Amino acid sequence: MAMSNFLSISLFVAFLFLNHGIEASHVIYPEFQSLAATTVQQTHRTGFHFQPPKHWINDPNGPMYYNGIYHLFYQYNPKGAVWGNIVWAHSVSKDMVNWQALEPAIYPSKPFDIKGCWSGSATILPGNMPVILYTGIDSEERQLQNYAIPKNLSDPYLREWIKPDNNPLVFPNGVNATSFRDPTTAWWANDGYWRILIGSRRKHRGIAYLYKSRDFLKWTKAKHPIHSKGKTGNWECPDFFPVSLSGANGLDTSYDGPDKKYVLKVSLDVTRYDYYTIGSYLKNKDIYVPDSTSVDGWGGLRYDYGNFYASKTFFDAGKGRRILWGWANESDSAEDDIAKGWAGIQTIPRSLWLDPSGKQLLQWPIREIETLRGKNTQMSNKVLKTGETVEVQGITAAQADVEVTFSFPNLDKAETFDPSWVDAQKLCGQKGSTVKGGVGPFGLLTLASEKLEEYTPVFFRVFKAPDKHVVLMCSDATSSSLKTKGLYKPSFAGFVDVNLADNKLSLRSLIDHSVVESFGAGGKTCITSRVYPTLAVSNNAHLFAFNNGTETVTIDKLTAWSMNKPQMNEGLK
Ligand code: DQQ
Repeated sequence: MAMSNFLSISLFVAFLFLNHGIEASHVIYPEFQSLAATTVQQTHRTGFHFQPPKHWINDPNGPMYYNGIYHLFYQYNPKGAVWGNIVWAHSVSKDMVNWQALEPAIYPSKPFDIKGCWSGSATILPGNMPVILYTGIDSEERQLQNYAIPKNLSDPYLREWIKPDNNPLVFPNGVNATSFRDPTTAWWANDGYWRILIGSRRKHRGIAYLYKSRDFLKWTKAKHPIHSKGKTGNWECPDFFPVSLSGANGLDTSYDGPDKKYVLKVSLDVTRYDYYTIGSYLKNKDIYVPDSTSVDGWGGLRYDYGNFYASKTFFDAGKGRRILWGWANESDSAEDDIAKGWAGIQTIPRSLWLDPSGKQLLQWPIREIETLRGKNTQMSNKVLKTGETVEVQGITAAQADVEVTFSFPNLDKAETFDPSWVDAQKLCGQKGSTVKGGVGPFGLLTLASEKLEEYTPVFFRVFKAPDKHVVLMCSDATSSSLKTKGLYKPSFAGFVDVNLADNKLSLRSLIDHSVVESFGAGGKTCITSRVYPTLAVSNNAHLFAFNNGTETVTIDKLTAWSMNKPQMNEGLK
């Protein structure tokens, strides 16, 4: 269980009482709703992550690859830097690195979405026809499922979208009308029916309702949800897709061949993290059953153990891979966001596939991001004794991509693991980067000031359990900023299920001014931290590697690149 029972229950109670009727999980600041940004503070803006020039963004919506173009829609407040006035902003790209902003594609205009156009997904129908399903909020605050289609299919960018008059497609009949949202990409089965999932809850039970349709217009609720789980609260932004049992190639959402497992991801409103299980989809019964090795609920696996929520995947038919987008919210205050004039980024798109063990997914930044790599510096066979720190010089440490492999002679000095340490984040809070260990802590000090008044360490610590080793990976914001007011500085952490037979651990970190996105052991465990240094900014940011374990650690190989800036949505007013 990722959280103590007490904390989870308190959070749950707070959630139930703090959501005044309108069950969006976002905090609403009525006083800030029309405060359009006049200036935009640059200090913590990212260099190569997806963000618009200003204002608030949240969930990625309807990502798709269509006729050679990648589309990303996202929840956007055109009027300010807090959540509100939500429309579907729209950007297009040929490589998911350089983006061009277009006018919003979907915005409140009809009775079926007059109070909001919330999250949803895209499906490409036979005949190469894209269709978007999204949640509209009507004047009674009910959550309805609508569709939108491109106005002009010959426009390569699909700039304009229309919402036909036969909307809504799905009314919240027999369900909780204020917790009924975020339709998935549809999949087609050879019984002639399209299927979608819609996130919901009944009391405290999180639910993914299944709806079926022959013609994509008339949808009927299946007899039972595809899956549900008690005491998990509202399920937002469900995602359901097949993954291949052989290799890193992605599968179309409607793939119905052999050698596949299924992934069900839900965004738990109560904890604000994205959890997934791997399992089987029993087609004839229309139910999903997680494998016995996959823990269901908030004790289970997460795409990312940091600031990452409301994610969505899509099948990239151009390159035959499945791509994951996630929203990394700010960790500063609403007042800070108003002052900055912006809030929220999307994480770097990641390829995602099944680990050969079949027990978890692997994720890796799309290879196109490497086109931004500029000047680089390398280190090899560099020994780090206890307490040693070495600077990685010669790159722009505030905007960088770092890949490193560490090795250690053996695991004899690993600290003993206490089986009661089930909460990785709590453990990382106790055993931070400066707390001496045996094998580790070792790793990187990112976004560090010269004299280490500020730094965000990303590191490993290896423990010895009776019949195995336990690897903890941390991305710890505790010392990330000298600023004390209004910042959330968690010691984000996850365990890494990795075989240490070769006595090696690898790490990749994408460092971008106010975000550190890290991939442990080839993408087994991923952690995104949002941080706001005051000294370690721009050219004053440094990068170090360190070892605070009693066992010597060697940097087998480290390569760090300065990252160039792509074209990022310039032109959006
Ligand atoms: N954000 C959207 C909802 C979704 C939530 C509203 C998740 O559709 O459930 O902006 O962050």
